[in-house]
Amino acid sequence: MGIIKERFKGKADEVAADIKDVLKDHGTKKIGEVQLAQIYQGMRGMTGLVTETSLLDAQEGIRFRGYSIPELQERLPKADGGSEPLPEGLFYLMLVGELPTDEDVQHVTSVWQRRSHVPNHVFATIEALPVSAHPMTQFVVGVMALQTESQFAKRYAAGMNKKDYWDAVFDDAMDLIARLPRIAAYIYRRKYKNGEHIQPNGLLDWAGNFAHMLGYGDNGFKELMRLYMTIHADHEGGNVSAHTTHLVGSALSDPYLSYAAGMNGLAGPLHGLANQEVIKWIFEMREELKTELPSKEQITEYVQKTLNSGKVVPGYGHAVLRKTDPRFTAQMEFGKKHMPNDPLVQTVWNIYDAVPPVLQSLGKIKNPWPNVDAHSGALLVHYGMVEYEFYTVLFAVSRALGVLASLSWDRALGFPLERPKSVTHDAVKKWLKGEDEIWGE
Ligand code: CMX
Repeated sequence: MGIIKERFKGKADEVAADIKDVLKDHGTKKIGEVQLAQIYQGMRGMTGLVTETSLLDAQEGIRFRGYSIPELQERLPKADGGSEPLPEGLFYLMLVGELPTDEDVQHVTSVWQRRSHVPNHVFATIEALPVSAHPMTQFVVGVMALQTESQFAKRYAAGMNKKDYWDAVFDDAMDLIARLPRIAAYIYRRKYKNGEHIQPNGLLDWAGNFAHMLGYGDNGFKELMRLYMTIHADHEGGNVSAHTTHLVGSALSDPYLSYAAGMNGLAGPLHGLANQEVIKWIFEMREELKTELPSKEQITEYVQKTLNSGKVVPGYGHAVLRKTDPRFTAQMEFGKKHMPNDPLVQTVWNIYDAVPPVLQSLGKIKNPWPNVDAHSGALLVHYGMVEYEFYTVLFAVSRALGVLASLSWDRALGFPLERPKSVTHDAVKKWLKGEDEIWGE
């Protein structure tokens, strides 16, 4: 067994034993009440999942195993000469629950380098799609083609003991994470760079090599990818991509099937696709106003127009957060350090000043502050990546770290099939009248 697998299993066994004790002593304890509005309105605030890898606080934002983003930027190992955390370190932290050493991170890097081979049929499957297909469609199709490699599926078919599920899921998770940058870069080069592909550089770290295969050799872009891959990785368990991966995995669908399902959710405009929507919205605003740097007054007017046409302002609002997303702030700091005079980046900052008061004035939006997607595109455009339809694929590659670490935990803890109860509106009305004896009291 590899060292990470061993450490993960050791930790998971301790937690599994503890869960057994906790449930034995406290399993019938109530953890809040469910209100009727919650079952109609997206289960907001309803605690219904255990996810080990990270925890989201509405005021403070995300913490990965207790560490905030600035703390991770300080404490996780970096590439030589770099100052952003290596995502390998975050993956180790989410999986093992402890900060990694430099050697631990080098180990993860080398395991992923070794496992990164993508079989030819995956590229052939992607090539079967029209080049005009959305990059997220091509990406999920690529992941599905790669499912032929699933250890979990093979071992399950051969009669695997349920005690070994975690082991096969862990192996699939490592293989999948190792291979995703190659698939993503292939799609980028296919769609936007005349199919001129770039071979992996086996000496680079996971995110650095991804930047290289995309065709961006600049050190600044590599640093951006390390930060980007770290901050987009996980946002506790209830968001659409994480929850879907967990849900589908609970049917013992293998990690390829589960992750692909989750990424179909990430491709929705209220979730990960918002990152492309933000840049598209800013480009359209600049086009309409015929300026590279619209004033705050112009932005305010444009926001009103967006709202009046029945559309959301992309990059703003959140189902849980009630303050500026620290993932936005981390990107803003990156912008201040590397490109303070870039007009597009400055526009993102002006939008940050202009939008919240407008959203607040509507009186119905619970969080008028920016989320992670409000900033990411402007940094990418700075380095020349203007093809915004590709942005959600970057998010998807990063999100694999969190959802696949979580899926490994799900199987190691022996979590069962997820199957909440649903009701019909008619049943609710009968219950309210005290007529329904089957559901309710
Ligand atoms: N622009 C306009 N209206 C917004 C809004 C925004 N940015 N954010 C919320 N609202 C509206 C909602 O559509 C809802 O309107 P109705 O009552 O007419 O249906 C109302 O305000 C209340 O919504 P809420 O409780 O504040 O927000 P939700 O939890 O329902 O939704 C989210 C959260 C993210 C879907 C929503 O804020 C939104 O659509 N934002 C824009 C899209 C976006 O940036 N998504 C990315 C989120 C981060 C990520 O997952 O990547």
